[in-house]
Amino acid sequence: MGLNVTQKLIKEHLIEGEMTPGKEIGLKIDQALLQDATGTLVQLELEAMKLDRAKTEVAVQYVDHNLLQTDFKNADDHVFLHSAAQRFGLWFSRPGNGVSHPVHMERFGKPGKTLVGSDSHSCAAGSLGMLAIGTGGLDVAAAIAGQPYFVKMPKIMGVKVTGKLPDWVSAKDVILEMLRRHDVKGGVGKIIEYYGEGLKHLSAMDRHVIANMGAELGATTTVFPSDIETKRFLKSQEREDDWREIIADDDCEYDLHEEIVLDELVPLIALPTSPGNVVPVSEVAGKKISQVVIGSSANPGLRDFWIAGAIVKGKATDEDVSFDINPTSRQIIQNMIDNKTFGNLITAGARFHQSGCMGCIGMGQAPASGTISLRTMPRNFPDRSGTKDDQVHLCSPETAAASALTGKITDPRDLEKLYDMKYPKWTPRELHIINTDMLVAPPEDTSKIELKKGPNIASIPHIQDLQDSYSVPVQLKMGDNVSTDEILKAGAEVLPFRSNLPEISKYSYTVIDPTFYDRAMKSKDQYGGHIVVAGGNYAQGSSREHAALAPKYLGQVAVLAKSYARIAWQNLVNFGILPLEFENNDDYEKIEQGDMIQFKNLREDVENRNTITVTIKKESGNIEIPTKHSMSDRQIRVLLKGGIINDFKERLGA
Ligand code: MIC
Repeated sequence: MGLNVTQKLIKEHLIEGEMTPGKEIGLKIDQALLQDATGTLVQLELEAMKLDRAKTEVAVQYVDHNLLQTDFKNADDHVFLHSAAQRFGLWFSRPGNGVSHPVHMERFGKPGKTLVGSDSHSCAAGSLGMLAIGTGGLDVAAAIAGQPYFVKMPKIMGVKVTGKLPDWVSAKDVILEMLRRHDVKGGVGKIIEYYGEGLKHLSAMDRHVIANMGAELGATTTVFPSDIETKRFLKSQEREDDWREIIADDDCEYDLHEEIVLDELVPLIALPTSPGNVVPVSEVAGKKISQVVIGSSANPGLRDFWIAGAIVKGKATDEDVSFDINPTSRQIIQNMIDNKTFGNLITAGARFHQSGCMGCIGMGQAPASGTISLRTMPRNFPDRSGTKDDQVHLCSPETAAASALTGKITDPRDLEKLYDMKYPKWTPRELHIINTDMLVAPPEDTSKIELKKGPNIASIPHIQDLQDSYSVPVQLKMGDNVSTDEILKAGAEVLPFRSNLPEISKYSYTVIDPTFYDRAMKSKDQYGGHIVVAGGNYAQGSSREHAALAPKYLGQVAVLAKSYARIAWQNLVNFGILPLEFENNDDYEKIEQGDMIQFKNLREDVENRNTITVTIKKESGNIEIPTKHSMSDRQIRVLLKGGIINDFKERLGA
């Protein structure tokens, strides 16, 4: 039997395990990507691991998330990251150079290679025929230090793509359609591989849009073949030599099947407050809006800005709409100037921002209270934008630009009648302006470089290993699909503390319960820690390991959930928090916030995969509920030692 593209990529990099879905595999990693908001911690982890020099073929530190400099903190982080990149042998993409995912695709992405990135949207590089996985920083640090990347072998879902997109419908609508069908949990434990004749109509950047938001489906990653379109893209980036063909064998098989007929798609929109809340734009058309934001890694290509510019060209956007442009890279800005897109947008009232993630991580451009903001970004979790009662909707650049003109949510197909407009036709250009000046190469000799740590940068404290018995409270009980944003907020207030664990831990779970920190600190003193209880898909969303490390700092011993999002589950283990699952999901009802629970023989039960009994102490008498874990032998070893850093130091004698 032949192989699909995913199997080919895995086979070429498989170091440990077999390709049996659900079993842990270890992969050789060729490339690593860090962004600043997670990267400060990764660099501190590299320091804690006493790394000499990066062992991957390519490792790049980008600065795209924390760009606002309202005081010294983010600026200090940038200086630290620059010094750390030089010290550990990484490339450094200077602040303002652009968003990690598109810049990486343009400059470093290579068909056939593996990549791990400390950002959930690192899967975007799957657009080039790479196996690119977003994951927690410690896993990226370990890969940079030459360790394999471990992940449960996912099932492979083959998505057959046929036909051609209709006018006014674009790549964002393809991934929104996948989210409409499968929601934010539908991709968990899966790799989504697109194939079929319809792909010839999707450019490499269109594929980037689709692969990027595979993260929103919860997928391990998304994979596209490396075909003639990939070659065209690399040629346009003057990197044709990096191309190699990787396509599925005719007789390959997939574990799961899905089909998308491009001609049948319509403009779609994700309603607040989940990217999985998708409906046709026509269903919500007519609602007044206050903001439109175009850009981010989920619509990064020149075409995405060009189409917005072509739609608003020669017209003024509605006076009640803030029309924000979030360019993805310096290179894109230069090309926008060159092809007149910049002028078209500015003339129509656009506000241009520096290239970076901006509103996507809540770093500026918060919308007005209680109003609708349309964004081409990947996330609309509650409160992420910075405005408490925000109503962020996610859509294509076509829908966003059409709505900016009318001041209301508008199906872009209606522009034909409203403005007598034909769908502007994009001709992919072979030659783009290439700008690599803002990428700083690592020096030959890194050993003499000093890390520059400002006063806000705190080294990672020692993490205590798992004890044998506990008597601790249930500090919080949560429902399904709790996002990492709810565990540890995104946004301008919190991001400057990403390199300062004691400070950032004060924000743990504040979106759900502002009293959490004080209560957790008390429990830490009184009982030595706490646990939390959750429904399904716990900690979906971002890769930020602060959502595990900060609760750990506050004494979190275990999470007991119905199920976990992949990255979060890995992060918990990496930082020594026990990820327990109910043996019977109905027992979720028996445990309440405030209950005291007891564990006995914990280390032995974890090690031997015994049923782990949670004794709930109720006034009416104790209740015992059976729980389990699904960690691999390697993860059990890591957890019992208190996480990867301790394990790494011990094994390598670092
Ligand atoms: C996101 O889109 O959620 C982020 C912000 O890019 C995160 C990373 C972070 O929290 O720093 C992600 O996707 O991993």
